Amino acid sequence: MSDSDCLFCKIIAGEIPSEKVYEDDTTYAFRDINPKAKVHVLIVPREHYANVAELAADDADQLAHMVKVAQRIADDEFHGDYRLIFNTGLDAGQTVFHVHAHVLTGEKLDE
Ligand code: IU
Repeated sequence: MSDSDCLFCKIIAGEIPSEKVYEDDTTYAFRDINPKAKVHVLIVPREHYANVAELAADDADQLAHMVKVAQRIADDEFHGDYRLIFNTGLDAGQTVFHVHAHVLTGEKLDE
């Protein structure tokens, strides 16, 4: 299921361009347009969920798969260390309401 008003659904569908890092049947990953680290990738499920809590409640396997994809990206682009962030809700800084994992890696990160 996708949402016609959702920016990330449009990116997943290829209607808006993105720099792909990884994809499979369920999952897509692309570079953030405003990177907060040397490597900043967003991992999204192809299916539309508003946030990580909704995803966890409905499809925990998909959430676990996204963590594996994060590890793979960090292995490919750095030596395996990474920060994984799910902003959840407006007051936490979520601006796009299609669940996405921020993967920050590629350098030693500030604490
Ligand atoms: P947030 O957790 O919802 O704040 O993260 C949204 C991210 O999506 C943010 O880091 C943006 O830079 C990023 N982004 C993007 O990569 N491409 C876009 O077209 C838009 C936002 I709009």
